[in-house]
Amino acid sequence: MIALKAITTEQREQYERDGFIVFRGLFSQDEINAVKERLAYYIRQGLRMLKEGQKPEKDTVSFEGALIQLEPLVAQGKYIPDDPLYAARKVWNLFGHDEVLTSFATSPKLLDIVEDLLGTSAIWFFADKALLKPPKIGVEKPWHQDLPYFPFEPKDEPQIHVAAWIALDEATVENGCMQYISGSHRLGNITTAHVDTYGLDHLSADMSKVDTSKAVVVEAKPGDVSFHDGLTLHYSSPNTSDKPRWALVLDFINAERATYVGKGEPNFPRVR
Ligand SMILES: O=C(O)CCC(=O)C(=O)O
Repeated sequence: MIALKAITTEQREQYERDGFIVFRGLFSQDEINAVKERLAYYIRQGLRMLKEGQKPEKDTVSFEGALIQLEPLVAQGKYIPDDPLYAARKVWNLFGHDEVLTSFATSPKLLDIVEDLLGTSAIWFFADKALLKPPKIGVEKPWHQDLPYFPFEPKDEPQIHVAAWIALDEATVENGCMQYISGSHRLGNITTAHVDTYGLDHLSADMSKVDTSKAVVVEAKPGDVSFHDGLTLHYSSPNTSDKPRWALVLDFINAERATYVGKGEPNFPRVR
């Protein structure tokens, strides 16, 4: 275990016990706005055909290296919002393409916490994904663990992966904030099967092992960051409100303990 850089021993113990921890106000509103502006640029440009009432041919559109996935109702052609901004469910692959996002994702204040939570100074940046729940139509993300999705082994040990979930908007129960099952990372890999939810591939878990009525609901303000372990069960509800819920999720991998088992050469960078 390396010396802690940014968090207290109590915070580290809390994370080891619960499998998640929340840091309030880690980023300023200006830092958050800069990321939101870039996301808005990719979405408005990438989905500009929606302004003419035209749906893209595929559910995922590529624009200047960014990938933009339509919200299921839009993909099914059942709804086209006036502003394309509220047609996207997910925007990803900005790291290395977009300077603002890349520098945000490697902020020393963020990486210092990641180091402390993973317990290593050897860190791979694996993925960025902005998860956007448009008003009224944003779908839920069912309960799942992240690590089984990823091409790394081992898949059944804590502290191989940590996700930084960064609130870009205020996140409430009504617009789909995060919920966690405290301590579920200690159950190991309880992921069972691929299922289709709203046309999206989802890896479901054996939920008979946990009590979802005890889920910890984490409402958040822009700039708050909740970190969770790759095995911690988490969920977000549908957006039933008239407010968007944008979040940016950054995935970091313990380069000391994880082995890449994906196809081809790894194309993700060491950030520490
Ligand atoms: O932001 C969300 O709604 C869900 C986030 C999530 O499932 C994840 O980070 O893996």
